[in-house]
Amino acid sequence: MKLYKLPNQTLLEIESEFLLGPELDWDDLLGRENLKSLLTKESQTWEKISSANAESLIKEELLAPMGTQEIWAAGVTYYRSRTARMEESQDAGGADFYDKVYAADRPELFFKATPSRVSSPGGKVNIRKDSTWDVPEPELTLLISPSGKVQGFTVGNDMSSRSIEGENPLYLPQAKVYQGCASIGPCILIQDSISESTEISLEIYRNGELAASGKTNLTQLKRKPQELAGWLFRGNTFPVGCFLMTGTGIVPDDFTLAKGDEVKISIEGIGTLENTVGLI
Ligand code: DO4
Ligand code: MG
Repeated sequence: MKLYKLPNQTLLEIESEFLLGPELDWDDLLGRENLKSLLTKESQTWEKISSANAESLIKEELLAPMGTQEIWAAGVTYYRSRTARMEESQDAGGADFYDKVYAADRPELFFKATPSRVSSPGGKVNIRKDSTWDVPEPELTLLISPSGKVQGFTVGNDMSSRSIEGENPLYLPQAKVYQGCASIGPCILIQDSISESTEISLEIYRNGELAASGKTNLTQLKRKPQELAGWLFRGNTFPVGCFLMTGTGIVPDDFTLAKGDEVKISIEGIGTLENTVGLI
């Protein structure tokens, strides 16, 4: 089951059938524990529409599938991210921290974004004017219920300044949290688990030409989604649920984003999240 947020409506895809319903309260909705059965019941009265009609609605305008939930993120959960971070922080003497956190029991978790900092699918994600090295981070993103259960998955982009974080790991909040620092979408896949063979891919286009790309899959993710959710819920409560980005396994070599680049992140079984790069 896939759940899309439209400007004044809600779209549900169930086994290739599309159901169009009214605008919902996404705090109330994502704050429910039994989202799948709730949506199955709720959508019985919704209008059945053709896939062509649904596709054109999806193309017109989608909103980030969230209410006022916070977005959190995990870091250094793939070997690729550990190695890239160790290289970029070598001069600052920070390399050891990344190596240690990759191997430690406790994961790296950080606050990523409030809803006002999150771009909708098709919208602009930003790079900072005071940064010289910027990348998108394609991340499987968990929807977690108030009791801490994973009940859905979406595609996330954890925009990151490698120059700011690389200068000093204590600059992490400035490298990670700013206006337009994240995007999620295009929909939430409502289910409580996801196959380990799921592929994640990234394509970046500049002036219409492929400028960078990469691929990984969830076998490379060192920690299980429910394990990461468990750590986040130690010492935190989330009355309307929350989102948790699970870290990146794709770090493009010798590449920095530029204004106008088109970023496409795909996760098998969920969809493609597309954003244009702006400057702030
Ligand atoms: O340690 C800094 C952040 C790491 C991160 O965002 C990632 O691995 O995806
Ligand atoms: Mg990340």
